[in-house]
Amino acid sequence: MRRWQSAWRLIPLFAVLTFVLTGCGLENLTALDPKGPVAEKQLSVIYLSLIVMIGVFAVVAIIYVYVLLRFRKRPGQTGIPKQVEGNHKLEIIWTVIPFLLLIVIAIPTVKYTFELDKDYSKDPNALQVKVTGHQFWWEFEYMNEKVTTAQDLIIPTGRTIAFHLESADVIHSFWVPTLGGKKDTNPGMTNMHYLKADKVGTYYGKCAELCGTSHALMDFKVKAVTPEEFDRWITSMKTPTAAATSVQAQEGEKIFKDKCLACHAIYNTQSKQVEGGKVGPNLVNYADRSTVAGILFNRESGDLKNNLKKWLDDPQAVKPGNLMPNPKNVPGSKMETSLDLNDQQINALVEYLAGQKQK
Ligand code: HEC
Ligand SMILES: [Cu+2]
Repeated sequence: MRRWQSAWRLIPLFAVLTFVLTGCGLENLTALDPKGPVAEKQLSVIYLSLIVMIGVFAVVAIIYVYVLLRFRKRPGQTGIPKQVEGNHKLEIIWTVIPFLLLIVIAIPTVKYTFELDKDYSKDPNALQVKVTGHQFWWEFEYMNEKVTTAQDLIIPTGRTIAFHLESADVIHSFWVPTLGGKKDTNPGMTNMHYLKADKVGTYYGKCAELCGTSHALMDFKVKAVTPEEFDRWITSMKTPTAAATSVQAQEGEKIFKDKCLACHAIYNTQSKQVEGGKVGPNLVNYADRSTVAGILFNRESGDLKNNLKKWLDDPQAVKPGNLMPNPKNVPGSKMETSLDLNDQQINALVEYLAGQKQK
């Protein structure tokens, strides 16, 4: 009786665990709600295996309970019951049935394993996107369109996207659960992966391979839009941003060229070209992005400036361990390099970056 009581005491613990673990489904990171053909096929294999497993479990459990009850010790019974050993018929049955069940699971699994590993890098109809995992952000380069962005991956619906997965540092893993399974980005090699979105929508992505302090904050968004809207977006990424008009934004532009351009590419309104380094995210049309640093959401107007200020005030407070130098001096910060900017300069940079969009 005692033992039972202590087992019951664990129930609240399991109940709490259930709630905590289901919290992992934050922002629709689920493979159970597929939004594209790859995820649908994968889910169908999950369901098939699940049905077979539940079936086997049910049959075994029923036989087990039946045997327990049917052959239990009756009152007055003495001695051990008749011992049975070896039964050809039974042995064949319990070997052949699991064998057949495994074949049933193997057929779609093997078929999809090859089908979903198809290389679309030479397919003229597929959109070629190079994905580079960085500690702790994602870079997306549209190889034929010559457009680069970060954190927000814009894709057209109904078209196969051929991903060329690479890493700038350690191993990361590219994962958009509602569109399909994950695949690693490995330093020094390119892994091919493909996905497709059926419907317009925003699908959440995450790095799925422990890659450092802010691994859990290495998020990105896939925004599936209509093919027409996608073409418009590509055009907008190639159209020079309007020159800064306010004095504050112009000051920000100067500071940016001086302090930030070595790492971040952006439109140069004079030369009408994208210029700058590739160490940090490309900031062309930055004000159109859905987040700052992939994690601070720009949901309402005004959020962008607040988020930018938060980021530039202390990037380590937002994403611990990230590799951007501190724009301001932050006493006791893990990041030792500082660009020595003051609040007024930060505000000018915020004003400048918040104006990086098509007017
Ligand atoms: C030494 C290179 C370097 C310099 C210099 C630098 N940054 Fe960065 N920056 C980075 C890196 C790396 C990241 C990505 C951090 C992350 O998300 O892990 C980043 C991220 C950002 C982001 C967020 C980008 C996004 O995708 O949302 C902004 C905005 C930004 N930097 C602005 C600036 C500004 C403004 C300056 C100049 C004051 C500057 N950076 C100077 C390397 C740099
Ligand atoms: Cu990562």
